[in-house]
Amino acid sequence: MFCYQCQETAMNKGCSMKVGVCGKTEEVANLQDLLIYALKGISLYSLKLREKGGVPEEDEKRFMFESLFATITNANFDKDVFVKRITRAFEIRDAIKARAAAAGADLSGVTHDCAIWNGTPAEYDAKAETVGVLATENEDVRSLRELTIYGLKGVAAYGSHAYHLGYKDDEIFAFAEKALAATLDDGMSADQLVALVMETGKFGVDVMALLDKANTETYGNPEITSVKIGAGTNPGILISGHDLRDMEALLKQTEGTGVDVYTHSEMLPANYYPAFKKYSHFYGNYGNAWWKQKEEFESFNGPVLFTTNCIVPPKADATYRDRVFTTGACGFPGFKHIEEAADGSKDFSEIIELAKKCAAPVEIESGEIVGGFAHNQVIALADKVIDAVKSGAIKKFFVMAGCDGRMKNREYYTEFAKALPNDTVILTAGCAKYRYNKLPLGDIGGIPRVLDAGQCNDSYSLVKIALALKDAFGLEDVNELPIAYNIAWYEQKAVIVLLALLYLGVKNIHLGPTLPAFLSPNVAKVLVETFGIAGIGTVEDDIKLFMGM
Ligand code: FS2
Ligand code: SF4
Repeated sequence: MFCYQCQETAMNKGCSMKVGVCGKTEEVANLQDLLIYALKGISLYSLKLREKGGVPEEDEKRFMFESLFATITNANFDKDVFVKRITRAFEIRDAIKARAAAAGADLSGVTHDCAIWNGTPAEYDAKAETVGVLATENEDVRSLRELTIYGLKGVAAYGSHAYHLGYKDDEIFAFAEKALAATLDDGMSADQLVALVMETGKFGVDVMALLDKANTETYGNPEITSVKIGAGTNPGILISGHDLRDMEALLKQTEGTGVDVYTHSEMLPANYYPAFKKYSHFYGNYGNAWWKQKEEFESFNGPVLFTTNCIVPPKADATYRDRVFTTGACGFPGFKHIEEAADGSKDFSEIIELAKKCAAPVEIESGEIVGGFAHNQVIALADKVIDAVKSGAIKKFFVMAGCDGRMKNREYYTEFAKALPNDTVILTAGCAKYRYNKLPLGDIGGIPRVLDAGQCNDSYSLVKIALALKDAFGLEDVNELPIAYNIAWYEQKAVIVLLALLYLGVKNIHLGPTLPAFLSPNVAKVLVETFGIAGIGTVEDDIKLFMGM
């Protein structure tokens, strides 16, 4: 096994032992590599089919995206799922190959092993060991190929959520196929690979825009909301992850049952949507970012539903093991998986029945937090914000979007938020917010000093807000705005958010708590020289640097 796709990778070099830092076993890590390899094989034939005017079937495109999604950090730990997906991938590959041939495509040039290998499940483990990340020997080529693939995983995750709501764009699927195939091409120069990375960023913007449209057209625009963080007296179900369609289904199915619904981690922003706020049994948010689940699922007492990552393997003596459910692309051996029915619906009745037998959650904190500052809401407040900037009441905005994580060095973000001068405002999205969203940072003339736009994909909102401010101030370049970027990353959705920002021309992004291990020294140098990317330093030095002191 060799995996270096996330921020917590061993020694900031790569997980290469029997189990990764995230708890992913060697077997699962290798099978994930083989699945990606099979998807590349599908892509080679899809491109040929497209040359002849054909397109993959809807279920084939969805399979591609959900397979990429399943390999994201902390999404799916279930070996059986990957074995089944690999088998299905080879079937799809061969079906598309047959359709491309029938359409008259010349397939004589498609000779790569991933397009022809046809092993049985008994041979997957051995094969998987030969097709991993290290199969690309040149470290710079490997770095750029993996940067592209990690970005694609993010695109696929967001694309899957949009798809669940009926929103799709074939150009995004076609790009994913092109990019996966390109990662096999030994003839590509470094410049061409850098261009591929940038193009991935473009599709990152497109897919986040698509998901924003899907979420807001279906559930309304997020609005300023006070979210309760305590606990009620009814039994509850805790829902985590990012999928709003699952959120809606759970709220509908729990209505009138005496069971309350609480969000965890990245599902917190569901509280900001008009379509969800109307449910009186939607209690609020319980707990913090993903990595605190081992304690928080114990005290919650009721069932937990994961709609996506981030899952943490439970301790051997965890009492909640039997009350955790997964759905969609995520999974964990021993957790019950809720499948989608043929008509697209999901039946959560087993979770609801279990909840009725559980005790109410133990309150671990109390009070309320405020969020819902996605683009529509902030743009509605634009006059107030612009006046505050013009009058000097707001000196600077800090985009502190991204992920949270377990490592001690992430305390930096709490300390940084505390140390920021009182005339600054934090714009956040993603689970990074839990490092500072409960601090008493106050407001500036009624504008809270932490504006939460939503989930990590709602970083798109932050971009829209920045572009609106640029226009309002009559500026040419988004980099002329009083906005600094101090972003925390953990998994591959943060990679696509970063690539999207780079594609939009945002410069001088600080990325922490460590720079990705998958950036080779030469690739890191390109990012530093072209985009001014930097790591983080001490809180004191960084505040001085950002504030120009
Ligand atoms: Fe946080 Fe985990 Fe949002 Fe990431 S809950 S690190 O999945 O995608 O962010
Ligand atoms: Fe290691 Fe991260 Fe890969 Fe898990 S996802 S094996 S922690 S690099």
